[in-house]
Amino acid sequence: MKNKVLKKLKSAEGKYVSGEQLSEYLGVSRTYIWKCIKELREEGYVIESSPKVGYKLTFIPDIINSKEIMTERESKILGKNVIYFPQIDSTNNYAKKIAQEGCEEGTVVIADLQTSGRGRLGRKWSSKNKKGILMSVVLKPEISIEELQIITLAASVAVVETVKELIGIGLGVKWPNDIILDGRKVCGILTEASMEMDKINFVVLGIGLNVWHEKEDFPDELEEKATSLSIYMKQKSQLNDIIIRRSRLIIRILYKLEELYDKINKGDLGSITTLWKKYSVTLGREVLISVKGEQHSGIAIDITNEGKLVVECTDGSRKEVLSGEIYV
Ligand code: BT5
Repeated sequence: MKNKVLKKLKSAEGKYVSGEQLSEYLGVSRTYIWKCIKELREEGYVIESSPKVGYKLTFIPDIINSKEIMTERESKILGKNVIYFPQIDSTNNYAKKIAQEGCEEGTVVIADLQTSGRGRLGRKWSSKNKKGILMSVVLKPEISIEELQIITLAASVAVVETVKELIGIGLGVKWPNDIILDGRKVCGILTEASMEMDKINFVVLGIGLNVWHEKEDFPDELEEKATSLSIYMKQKSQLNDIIIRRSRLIIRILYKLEELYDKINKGDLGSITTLWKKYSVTLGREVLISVKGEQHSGIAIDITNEGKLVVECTDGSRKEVLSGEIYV
């Protein structure tokens, strides 16, 4: 009911809605409406009330509401089920657990804080309460294990295009799984697969995007390396002009991801790599790669359809790297 009250206030677009109108429309008493308003205020919504004219919504806090994502989603499968936690060890851990128990494809796990957020190779992902997007999506792609990297690339493209569309900021993608803003990392992607024999059983795609972080929200070692959308927008004095809603970002990321995911399942990996290349900050740059423990320097010249990085090494050889680190 509270959500219905909110929906009605939102649709009034800043105008007053009378208590009588609300109670008639929703078929409940005016006292009950008052109770809903009180609860919404406790969640951070600012609702002005005037005895004669009613209620007016003047500020929407950036809270993540799983119901809102499910009902307003624009994707068909992704986000049909959304499970939200105020706090969890890692959304990827939880998504893996429910995937093992047979949850539906497209189930999304979201949290406002992670106590053991993970990056690749045992590294940590740092988070601050309510400041970022921490989400994991359960997928069952029809691809081979060698093609797994394409999921990370598709997620990167979905994030970049959503941020451009909703906020107008151009992000860059750094192979294999980083998204860069102003030379710093703003988003990381962690794709984990469960395999049975040689087949992919399911994939958990984890996305961590820094949205509202201030500089001091990052641990010391990340101060120079990490950034958030709001840090950047404040520098550009644009924050007040654009309203950022994490739920909205999530809805659009899922929509774009589903479009690309459908392509992947039809065997069209080429259009994902083509898009990724458009946003790449890696190609054409000098890189230092590590292959089987040996380091090689060269120029990153391309990525293959499965998402391998092609490097023209200084010794004249051409190497394809499936995963690992690049040191630019
Ligand atoms: C990643 O790993 O970048 C993958 C991050 C995936 C996080 C999401 S959040 C939802 C889901 N649940 C999880 O538990 N994880 C996923 P990697 O390429 O290994 O980079 C990790 C490195 O990024 C760290 O060693 C730090 O240097 C840096 N880092 C950590 N937290 C960061 C942050 N909030 N912003 C920018 N950089 C960060």
